[in-house]
Amino acid sequence: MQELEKIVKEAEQAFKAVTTLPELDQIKAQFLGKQGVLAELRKGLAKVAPDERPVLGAKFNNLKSDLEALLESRKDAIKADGLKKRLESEKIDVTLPGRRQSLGGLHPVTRTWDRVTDLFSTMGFSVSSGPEIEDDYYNFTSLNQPEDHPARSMHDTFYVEGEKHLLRTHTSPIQIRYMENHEPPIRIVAPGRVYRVDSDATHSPMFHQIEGLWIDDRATFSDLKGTVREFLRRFFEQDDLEVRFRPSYFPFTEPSAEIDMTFKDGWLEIGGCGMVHPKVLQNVNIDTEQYQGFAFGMGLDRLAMLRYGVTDLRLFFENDLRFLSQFHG
Ligand code: 2U9
Repeated sequence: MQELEKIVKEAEQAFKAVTTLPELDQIKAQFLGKQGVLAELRKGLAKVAPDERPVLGAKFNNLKSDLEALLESRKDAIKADGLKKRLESEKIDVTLPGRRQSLGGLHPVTRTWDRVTDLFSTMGFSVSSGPEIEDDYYNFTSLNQPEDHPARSMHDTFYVEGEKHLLRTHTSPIQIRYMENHEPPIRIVAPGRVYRVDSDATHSPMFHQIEGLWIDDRATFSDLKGTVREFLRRFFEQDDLEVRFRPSYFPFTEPSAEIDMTFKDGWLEIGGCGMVHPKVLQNVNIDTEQYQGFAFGMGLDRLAMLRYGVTDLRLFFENDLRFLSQFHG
């Protein structure tokens, strides 16, 4: 009798001690299994005197159903506990705001490129482009750049496969190619990537230029001055911006000038320009008795730096999102 109560207590404790269903199954086998405590007890039952058997048998059956009930309730408790833990660990905060898809944006130099070409379009210029890998003729010879011109040197120019091909050092070959295929009047801008062996805070081996070309029967230096001044006033949204033309030299223009604009308390160089050299026009079979015109060039990266107040050119080409994302919107 006492033994039965002891078994119930032991079982109760053993059931309580486990926290998972597989563990509980093990304990179940220990008490209710074929070789378990109860099975042993039943063997003993066969040995007791026949008149005691019904009473002991009933007690045994009660014990068995008690243990089974205990087991079931423990199983339910373990299951409920597992569900509770899962609900807690998988809890989501439905009041959190959703995660936004991060939006890309245009690079500041691309935005400047678009703005500049848009402005020139409204002034009657078409936009033209050309290959970044050029040959000596289009990049130098056609532009009246003599064989011994310093710009041709290995130090300034990236050559591709020997010296037959090169990365264009300016966008001027675009205008040569355009003039080969179009009759005057010609009014185009040529934006593009250009390459020079040069690298510091204000020079990148790859940078962007925009050049303009206007050829007709009477395009003069004063048309050049008006065109450049009007563009710069519109680009910087400053009606009183002044422009100064300072004599200079380029092989492809004559006369040539540097373009300065008012900036803070002084003058800032922003590009170069000139009347297209007759040699250059003759190279593309334009009759210099009938036609003349002007050309100008500016750095797009430089225009972008001034417009956005960026002081180090290299920031444009490092692809750091902390920098680039400031220009979105
Ligand atoms: C043809 C004929 C003439 C384009 C010109 C400049 C002067 C010039 C620089 C400004 C800053 C390049 O980006 S920069 O480093 N450009 O000074 N460019 S005249 O003259 C041409 C172009 C094409 C057929």
